[in-house]
Amino acid sequence: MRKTLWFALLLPFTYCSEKTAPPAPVLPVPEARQIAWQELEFYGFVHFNMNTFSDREWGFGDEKPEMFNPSDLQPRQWAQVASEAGMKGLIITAKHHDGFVLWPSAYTEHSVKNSPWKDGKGDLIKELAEACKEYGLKFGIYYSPWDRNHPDYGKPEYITYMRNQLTELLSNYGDVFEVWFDGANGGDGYYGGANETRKVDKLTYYDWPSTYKLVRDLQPGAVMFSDGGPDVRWVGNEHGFAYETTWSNLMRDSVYAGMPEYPEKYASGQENGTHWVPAEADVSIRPGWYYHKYEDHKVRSLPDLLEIYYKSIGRNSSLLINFPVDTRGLIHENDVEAIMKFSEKIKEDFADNLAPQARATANDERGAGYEVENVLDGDYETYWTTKDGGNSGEITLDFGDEITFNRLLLQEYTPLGQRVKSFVLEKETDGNWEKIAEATTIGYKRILRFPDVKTSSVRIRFTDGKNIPVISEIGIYNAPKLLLPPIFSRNKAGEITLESPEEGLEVYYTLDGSKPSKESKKYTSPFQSENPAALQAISLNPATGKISEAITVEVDLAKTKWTSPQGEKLIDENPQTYVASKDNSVTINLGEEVALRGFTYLPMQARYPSGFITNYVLEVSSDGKNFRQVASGEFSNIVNSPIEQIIKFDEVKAKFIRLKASKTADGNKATFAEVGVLTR
Ligand code: FUL
Ligand code: CA
Repeated sequence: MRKTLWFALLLPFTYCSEKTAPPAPVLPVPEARQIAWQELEFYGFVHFNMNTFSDREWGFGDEKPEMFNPSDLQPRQWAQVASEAGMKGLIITAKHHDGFVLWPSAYTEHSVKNSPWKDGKGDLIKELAEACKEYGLKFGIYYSPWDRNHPDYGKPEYITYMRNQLTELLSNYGDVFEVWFDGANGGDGYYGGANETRKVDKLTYYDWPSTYKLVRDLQPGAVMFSDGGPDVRWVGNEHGFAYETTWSNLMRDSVYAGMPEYPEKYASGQENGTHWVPAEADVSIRPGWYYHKYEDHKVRSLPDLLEIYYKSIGRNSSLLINFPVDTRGLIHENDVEAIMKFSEKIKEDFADNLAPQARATANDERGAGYEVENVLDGDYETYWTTKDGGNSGEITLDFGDEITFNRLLLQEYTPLGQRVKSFVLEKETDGNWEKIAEATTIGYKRILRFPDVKTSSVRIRFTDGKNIPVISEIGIYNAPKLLLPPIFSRNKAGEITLESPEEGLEVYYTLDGSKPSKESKKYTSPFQSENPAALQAISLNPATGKISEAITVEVDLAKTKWTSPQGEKLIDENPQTYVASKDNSVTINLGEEVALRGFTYLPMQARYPSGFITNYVLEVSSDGKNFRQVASGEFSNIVNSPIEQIIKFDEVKAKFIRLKASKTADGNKATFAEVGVLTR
């Protein structure tokens, strides 16, 4: 019985061609929809919904539909920007945690149909689907299972509601390439007026198997995203970084959306994972996912975005960059500028593949159809592989003349499974092979960066794998250098240092909000800024006259005179040190009375932090004894995005401030990496 089956499998190859039989797949392997998805590599997120108008990250669910009132909503602008930036699709927040929906759903009144936008006649999902079509982009849906508006949330009725809405979204707007299920669930909410905390069992409540089936029936080509897939998994952080070792394989049955230990235990995938569930790295182009005017100057810098690219697409992950569309309904000018610079630089880095100029040889070749030249033909479908039996192999690229390069790009042929566990890149110098770089996994795409290498011969040794290596493409590039901006730091005495990123560069800065140039003040040594100011600084290469991007930093009151009974570490201007407070509050003596217009809270920045404040109260005092409250609220999404929190309020005079945590994310004692004030 076994024998006949084996023979039948071989038949097509013996009859049809002289081609050697391909290697047996190493399981798990991707489904067709996942193969189509992985080729997209880069696509965009749009966070635009009620939060845009309530200026929040997480709405409570009690917002009024009237608040949704964009002045110049243009989904075509989003699509145009995305397509010009090289993105292959857009995913829209059809419903976020606050429950407001961007289409005229028949199942809720909490919808654009009751908003002033287009007199309630608008359908943003339809408009965006059409705009995507016009610009050749794929179209995707983000749908939050958590719904802080819906009265039935937590009961079985809500699951029916969710499925009814998914049916609308997946039936009425054409092809959808990805359905994004968010794992977040914070517990409390408006819940139809009950204003209470509702905890659900995230593993069982949503009855995922039935919902997945519904999506499959309505959109067979769509991949579904959540922490644990089923088709695409969360990368486990919101910085946009995959891992040095990133497997597309996942122990899928051990994972469910929103599980607490997911980021540490599962996010990088597992060599022996049972299912093909590749990673998607999601990151916002600003600190927040939603638009906040106060972040207009916090759009990610070019170096930041490049870091993200190399640590996501360069590490076997797709990249989903978010645009927090503004209250007009447009991607903000600053965000457009940033994404275009990024996409130009990536084009520049990969403009010229040097590898095809080389003569390629391999230590082993499987036979006809699997020649080593296949890794240089620019065709993902053709690949080089070896004879069965081993788990290693070597390719040498002989360039004849000396070349200079600083990037290596490798692709495995993933329809036959992810295999390589380690590889080494070497160069030849006087007959000796010298190591340039080494790494672990490859997957769909792996890119290594290293300082300029000069050589005429390069060798890549696939040193270990789950089976024989199967390599589709090799790329060798010489990416032009990037002129980096200076590095800002400040000490407790208020002294500002602007460190040059590389030797030989000069630094210029302004303190009056103007763009710095060669004519601005030249930085020579640490200095004091007497008044709060917006500092901007650039690096200049005197040899070429070229200048870097500018960095912008809000420089507020120096903390020189500040003291705190809880210790120095929360006011030492060092983001790495912190204070854990016994009673969840810290008091700061500012040394003199100042006119305050807000405060900042930087959560603990450690790899495994604890005690993030999610709900705060701020009090002020002039004598250190009698305090009065000036602000209270929620630091939304602080767990996934532990950045400096900025809270503004109407001017008050104070000599003392007290920041209290009324709640921390993990229930542990509140921690404070840094507390600051705003006076501007
Ligand atoms: C998170 C959400 O809580 C954020 O608001 C945002 O939508 C992000 C993409 O996913 O889990
Ligand atoms: Ca190829």
